[in-house]
Amino acid sequence: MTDPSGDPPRVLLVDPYMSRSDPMERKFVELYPSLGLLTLGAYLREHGVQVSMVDLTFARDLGPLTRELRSQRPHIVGVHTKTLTYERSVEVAQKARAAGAFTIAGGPDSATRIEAYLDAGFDAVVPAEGEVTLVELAHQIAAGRALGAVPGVIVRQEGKLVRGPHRPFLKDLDALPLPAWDLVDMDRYLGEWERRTGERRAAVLTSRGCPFDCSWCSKPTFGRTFRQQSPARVVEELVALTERYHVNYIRFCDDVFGISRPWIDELIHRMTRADLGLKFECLARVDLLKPDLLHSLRAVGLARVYVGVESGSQKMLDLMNRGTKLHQVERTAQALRDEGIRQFWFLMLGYPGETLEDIEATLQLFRRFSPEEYSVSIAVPIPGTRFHQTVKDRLLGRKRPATRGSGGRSLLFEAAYSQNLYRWQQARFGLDAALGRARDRISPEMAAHVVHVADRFHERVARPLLLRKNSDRAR
Ligand code: B12
Ligand code: SF4
Repeated sequence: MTDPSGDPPRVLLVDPYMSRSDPMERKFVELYPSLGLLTLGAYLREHGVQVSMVDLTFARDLGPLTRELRSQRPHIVGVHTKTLTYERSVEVAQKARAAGAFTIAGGPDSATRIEAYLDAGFDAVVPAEGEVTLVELAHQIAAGRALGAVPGVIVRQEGKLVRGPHRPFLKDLDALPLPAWDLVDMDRYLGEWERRTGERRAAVLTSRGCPFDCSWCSKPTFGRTFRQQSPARVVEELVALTERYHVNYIRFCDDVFGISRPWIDELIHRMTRADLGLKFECLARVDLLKPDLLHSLRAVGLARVYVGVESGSQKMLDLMNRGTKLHQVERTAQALRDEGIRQFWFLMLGYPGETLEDIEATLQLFRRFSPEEYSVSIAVPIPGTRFHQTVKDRLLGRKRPATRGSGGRSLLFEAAYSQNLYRWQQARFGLDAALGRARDRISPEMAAHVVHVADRFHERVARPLLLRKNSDRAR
């Protein structure tokens, strides 16, 4: 494992995600390289580490990994983990260890299940921000120095978990280099997007963390910290993407885009001046998206917004500690429609405390604004969240921990109603969405009639039947 020649440390980064085996990927195009790994790669290079990467996104098997292990002989193999890719991460670690490398897991899943990764064969877990920690580990391991309690690192020594002290988060995100896009096949990513949408799309992150505290939200790596890059640094990255890769559509991947108003105003100003001809999309909160802001954002290219509407019941928003008000949802939905910006709503059913009346309120809100896109999922208790804590004694026997990758179609805990009842409600949203899409082809009277018939069927047949089954289940 040590390199007596004194050559620079060699780190191989691995993204174990394979798009072929992700059923969600077949439905929705979501192909972006991991920004975490690209930033780690760039930072390692800046600090004298030789970096290579195996991105399995387009691979059929682990062949590319085997080849890279043979040709690079890395000191360290660092794997980016998500719950969805747990099994493959473990396979990667086994191969890497067999090739003599020290294996490190980082990213959201290993951050919440440290012992599972160590037990499965990883030598260490880096549960939070990785840049500085990985540089330190690379130099120590390549030099053959024994690992003590390195800040930000957890290992198992003689059967015991040894946790290094917490490593402070980076203060200045502007000091990070641009992502090392050359480590992945950007042409392939951009080609896929172009083929499917006609646009060359890339992901950009302007901040780390989120200061809000929604009770079901998992923030394993950055917690409630919030740091952002300067608008000038963001525009530098946009310019690089347009010049080097002819990108013309950006997905801002921040947990919440534009938390600070002066910051976003300056970004708009700089984007206008740079005149890059980009379109973009982002995820934002209804309390922050004021109509005048949406107007300026549209002028500079905002084409689509993901909004966490979650529920049409104020009681539920409060129970979720969402910090938003229904009037803000209504104001934002109306402003988005007025500006001609596509809206994608996230909605959630089954959160503890929700009654059928609350679900009905959500459906009515959905009908009023008829967003172009939506996802209505059955609430997923992600380990480490307050929601998970609340229902942890009522989890329904699944061995695997929950992820959004369940598609939000399965009920993972004993909720107020049965899974079938929630699925039926999901189908009701589906019908409304289908009618919305068919707006140009059927008359408003016909659409209203279909809704009326469906509602009567719901009230007279489906609801009583499903509630009876529900109480049978409770007995
Ligand atoms: C943008 C985003 C996406 C984008 C882009 C994904 C991509 N390829 O990167 C899209 C929309 C495509 C997406 C898809 C999915 N996502 Co997503 N996504 C995010 C989001 C909002 C930001 C990710 C990001 O770029 N972070 C910024 C970078 C800098 O941070 P990072 O990746 O965590 O990396 C840092 C550290 O974790 C650490 N680190 C990471 N890897 C490694 C490896 C080593 C060796 C070391 C030492 C350190 C280290 O160092 C990095 C730099 O400091 C996160 C939430 C979040 N805030 O993290 C969810 C999140 C990662 N996604 C999540 C999920 C569930 C998914 C999907 C499975 C959803 C689905 N299909 O149903 C898919 C998976 C697809 C895939 N390719 O893996 C979950 C993961 C939960 C889990 N335990 O697995 C998260 C945490 C959201 C949540 N709370 O539910 N996602
Ligand atoms: S759901 Fe969004 S706004 Fe709420 S805590 Fe999570 S990232 Fe922040």
